[in-house]
Amino acid sequence: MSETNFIPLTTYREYPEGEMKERARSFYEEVKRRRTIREFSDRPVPREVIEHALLAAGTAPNGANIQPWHFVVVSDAGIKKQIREAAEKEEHEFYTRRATPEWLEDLSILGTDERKPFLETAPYLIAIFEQSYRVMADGSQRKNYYVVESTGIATGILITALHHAGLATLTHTPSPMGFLNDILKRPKNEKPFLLLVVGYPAEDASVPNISKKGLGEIATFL
Ligand code: IYR
Repeated sequence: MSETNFIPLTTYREYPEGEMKERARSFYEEVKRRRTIREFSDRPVPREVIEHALLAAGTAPNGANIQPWHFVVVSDAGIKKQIREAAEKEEHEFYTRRATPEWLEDLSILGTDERKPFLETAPYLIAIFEQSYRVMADGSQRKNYYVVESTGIATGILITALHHAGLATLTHTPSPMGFLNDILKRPKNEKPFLLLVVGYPAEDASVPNISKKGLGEIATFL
């Protein structure tokens, strides 16, 4: 049994109200520049940037501080090729059979299709796994808590950290993605959550002309 152990909160920082408002405004300005891209440059990215972004992701609030996630960082060309081939196979099924006509209609604004060359072009793929349960020292299994919420929050911080550092990402979700366990040799208690493609945009990258909902549409103040 572990016991509670409290220490004083020393890291919290309060800002004067004017500064707080300015920080909130400028953070919004910064994150609203983020765009998901699908055309990546093959320019190498410093590994240190990926490492710090992952450390940032690892600070996410999560169920019982079990930190039920694992990040596999792939830069090896051979592994990227295997991932591309497996993903394109699933995506072919998706675009030709699995997706409903409604789904394909909703997707048409993004111009996506089954070809995923960025899985080989981009310098890094980060496969994010959620750990549904833990294997205890005696071999028994213990369930983890709020695994999807926790991994989702960590992924959001990861994407924001990479954007903050000046890199672009694509949240790619080939479905199903069980092939990631095989290729990356991850254990049974880990389920692929998503595949994050990371790098610089290609020189001529373009993005869909889409916009985000306004405050009145996404929030209600009572
Ligand atoms: N996973 C497919 C399809 C896809 C689905 C949604 I919802 C998107 O927002 C984007 C793509 C693909 O990656 O092409």
